Amino acid sequence: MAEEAAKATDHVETFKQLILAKLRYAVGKDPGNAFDHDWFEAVALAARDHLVDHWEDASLQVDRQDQKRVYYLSLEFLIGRLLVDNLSNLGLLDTAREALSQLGVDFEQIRDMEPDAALGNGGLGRLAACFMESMASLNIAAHGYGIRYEHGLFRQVVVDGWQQEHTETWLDFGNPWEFERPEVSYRIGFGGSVANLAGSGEVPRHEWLPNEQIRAIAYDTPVVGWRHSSVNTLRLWRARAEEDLKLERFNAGDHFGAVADVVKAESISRVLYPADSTEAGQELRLRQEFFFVSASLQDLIARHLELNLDIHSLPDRVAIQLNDTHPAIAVAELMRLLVDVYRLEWFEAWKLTVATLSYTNHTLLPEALESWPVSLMERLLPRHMQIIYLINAYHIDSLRAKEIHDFELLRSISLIDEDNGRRVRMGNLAFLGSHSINGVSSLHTNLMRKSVFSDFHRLYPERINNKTNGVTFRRWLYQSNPQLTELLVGAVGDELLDNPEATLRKLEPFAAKASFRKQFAAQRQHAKRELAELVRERMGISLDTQAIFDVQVKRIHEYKRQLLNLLHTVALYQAMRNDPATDWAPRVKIFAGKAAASYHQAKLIIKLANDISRTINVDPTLRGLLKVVFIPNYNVSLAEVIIPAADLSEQISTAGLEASGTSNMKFALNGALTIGTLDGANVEMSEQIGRENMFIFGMTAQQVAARSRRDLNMSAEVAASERLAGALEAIRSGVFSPDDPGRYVGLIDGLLAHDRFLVCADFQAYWDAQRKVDMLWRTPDRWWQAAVLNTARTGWFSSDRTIREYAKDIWKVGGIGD
Ligand code: CBF
Repeated sequence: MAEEAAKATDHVETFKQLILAKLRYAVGKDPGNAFDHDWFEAVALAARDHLVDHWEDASLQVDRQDQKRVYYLSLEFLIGRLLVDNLSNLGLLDTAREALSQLGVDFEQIRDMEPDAALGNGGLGRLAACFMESMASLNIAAHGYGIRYEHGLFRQVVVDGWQQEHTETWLDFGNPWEFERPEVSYRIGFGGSVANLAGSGEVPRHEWLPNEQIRAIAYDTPVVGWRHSSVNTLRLWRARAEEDLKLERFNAGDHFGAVADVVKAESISRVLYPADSTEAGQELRLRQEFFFVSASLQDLIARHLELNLDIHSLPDRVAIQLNDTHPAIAVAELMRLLVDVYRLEWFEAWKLTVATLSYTNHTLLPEALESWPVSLMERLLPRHMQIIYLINAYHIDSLRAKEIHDFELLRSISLIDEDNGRRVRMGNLAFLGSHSINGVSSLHTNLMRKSVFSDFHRLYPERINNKTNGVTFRRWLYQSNPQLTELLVGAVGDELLDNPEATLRKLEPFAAKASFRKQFAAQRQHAKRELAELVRERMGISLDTQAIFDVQVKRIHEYKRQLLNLLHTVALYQAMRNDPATDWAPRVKIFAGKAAASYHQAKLIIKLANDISRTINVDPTLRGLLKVVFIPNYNVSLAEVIIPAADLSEQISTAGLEASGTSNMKFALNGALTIGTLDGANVEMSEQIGRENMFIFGMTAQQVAARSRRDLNMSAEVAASERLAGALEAIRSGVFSPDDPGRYVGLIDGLLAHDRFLVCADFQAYWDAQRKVDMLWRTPDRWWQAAVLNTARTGWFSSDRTIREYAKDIWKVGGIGD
């Protein structure tokens, strides 16, 4: 024991000296004049030294063992902050805390100095970040590839209830985690023409002659696994012009013209999700996709060849996962590289391409399935367009050879959509060019088989498979909720930290123990107080921490039905006012989330939430029983504070439309009870956790489809529910918008006439489920029993489980040392 204590003291002292050295020699400050940000940087750089040592070891080991490598291509990585993540996975969190405290610096304060790396929008990007961490933890040799956006997802500012988008500036103070690799750089072409060259024998050869070239420069961030099991690389590309300045033009006085190419080239990695409501915006988005795909494929092929491996062995050593259709152009680019550059014969190249690529689909929403105008592709990527036509033609030929002539089927699986002004269907391209296509929850995968890819599924029944999403417990429990983690470890032992999937189940018997439930509830109180403090500081609103914290935080989208939650809020408000004698359970309704800049309806929903909040929070007749807050600028760091504090998790999308959801898993892991529809992974959660420990309500995906086929007019539903009618009328008539009484007329009338997401149709079931919530809250023993069981039974939703399934079924890879 004494020896261990001495070692720990040694570690603290060494780390302290390292921090001081970084502060002095890398940051250029000394403790007397250092600001919080300087301390953050010094600690991050000290941690980075440790990362680098392990990084080096891991890459040597991968090379030595000739491991197959996984490449995860994603336009988004929603990383958030890395300091605690890295220190914790390195096993240095306590050491760093103690070292800083000895230096008189508050760790919590400097941790808040780190900006969120918001290089993603929502679920898909955060999933990519969880996967990177899980792959490192499982010793899988993996690289993430994406774009190093200078500006991540916009900073949301709410002014008078309206969302405003402000530029996000995460790189203002530099990024201590990354390494610029100017020597790792590739040329990326656009436009131009295709030369037909005489090939050997009868086979013609082609060469793409782009008329524009830019450079992709690599920036590497190490990704460390739990207990520094392994360290992988996230390689993000920055766009640079070939030449920084056209000196001649500059000297001729054309100072702007001299840097025009630079501006154009660099705009590619300037912002995440340029608005695509204009043609220029669409083109930029396609440029971004091709830019990072081409750089990544060139890079991974170069690595493959550097290892003296033959290009023919690509699928044996390389697995490329396409995260959604955003990188789907990889199918054509890989074919171009194999055929035009490495001179493989077409069918051989096709075999290698399909065997190497796999694709994850994350949505069935038709508007989110990407397609590009043929004219744009022809102009920007002429060789790729030829390749796409060829893939299509050979595919259709192969079907005809099998006597498949069904015109409708051939039309639906075609890579070209002839109906909407000729567009390239990226989902179809990704499907055809991949050996595996996976959905992200069991329901979603089944719906994929029946809807978007039904015809492909008939032709290739072995390709579609399911990989239900997961989340990394390291970040979403150990780091974001250390108090609860300590309680759980105290109950079931340290093994929880290394093997939560199996160990969490051991908590089940604790649900029956009153003393444990009490401690569990006390942890929640602690987290609720922290959130209440944040809301008070940021918004000046005080919250009753004894109330149910009822939380819906996610992107604002009509299918996610924040509107249903708001209608319930209004109906509850009216009921509380009309019936003060009822013993209402006190509630705090918490909303947060960003709306896409051009999504007007979603922005109006944000305004409505704020209008409702403004009216309800000051109504004295409620005696504080109901409060509503919309917390601005939802991001990963905010989620880490909100999720541990939630009593009730709102997962109320229209069944069949949320592919999986991942916040549903994070909330349940932290012991919140879910109120939700049978949508996405809620279905599997209800199987694992037990329906009796959740509040499942509403139409199933099948019922939704049937109801939508009938019509979307909701007059009957509204006529049948006085409560719903009352809530709609209050919003419509301007009760919450006295400054502009007509503000919500269009929103409500639209809902009544064409309720695409069946908000009204599910209202009564939702209201009833919410009353069950109240009832359970009134019996704390039962509430906390269910809460403990939620945590105990969420082990299956670890992203380690998901990644193991990808590794075994799709990538066919093991971990280092396996
Ligand atoms: O699979 C990860 C997540 O992806 C989305 O966010 C997406 O962008 N398509 C889905 O909406 C989520 O359901 C899903 O969990």
